[in-house]
Amino acid sequence: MKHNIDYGLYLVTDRDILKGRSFISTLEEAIAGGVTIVQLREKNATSLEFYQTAVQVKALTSKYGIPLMINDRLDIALAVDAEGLHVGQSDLPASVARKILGEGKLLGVSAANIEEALKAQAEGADYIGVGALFPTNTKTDTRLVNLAQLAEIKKAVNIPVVGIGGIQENNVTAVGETGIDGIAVVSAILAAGSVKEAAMRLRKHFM
Ligand code: TZP
Ligand code: MG
Repeated sequence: MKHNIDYGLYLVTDRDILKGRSFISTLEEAIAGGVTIVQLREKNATSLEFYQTAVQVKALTSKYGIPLMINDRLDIALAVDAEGLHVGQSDLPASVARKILGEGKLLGVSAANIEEALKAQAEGADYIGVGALFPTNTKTDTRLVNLAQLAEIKKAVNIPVVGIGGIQENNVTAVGETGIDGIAVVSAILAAGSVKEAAMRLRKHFM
């Protein structure tokens, strides 16, 4: 599972923007629209809630044969046998996560400059998440990385690069022109009127 991962349309979850819609059926719609990889990101959940949600999402992603990444929580990634873990710069160091995960799991690392990206790569990251590319209400405590900087980071590393932060239909073409491997989105899919159609339109940019 670890090789030939398609990072083209990477969905990061946020249950707070669902406005009462069912989480699992919304994810299922997104996958039907072409999401290639899912990251379960839970910022306000207890460990039990996070674990139980991860069990449900793992059943769904396994049904559709796409990888599940867990944000931040190595214990939960291992507990549900997710395909991998995504860590930020304030989370467990990538080198430590890699050591515990072993080589069979995916490790993603957030980076906002070339130095962080090269360090993540050296410590065993399988891909880098770079952002925020545009201001976003989904995560307000984030640094901004412009598209020129994104393209420089892409050139500096030899692992896949996924852009994140404020990516919408009106800027996705410019993001694609940087040559990166995929886009990670929350609201462009989960807050859309038709989740499936939004995913289908974004997916066309990263096939
Ligand atoms: N990390 C950097 S920006 C961001 C995360 C998790 C949020 C992206 O959400 P959206 O709604 O796609 O802008
Ligand atoms: Mg984190």
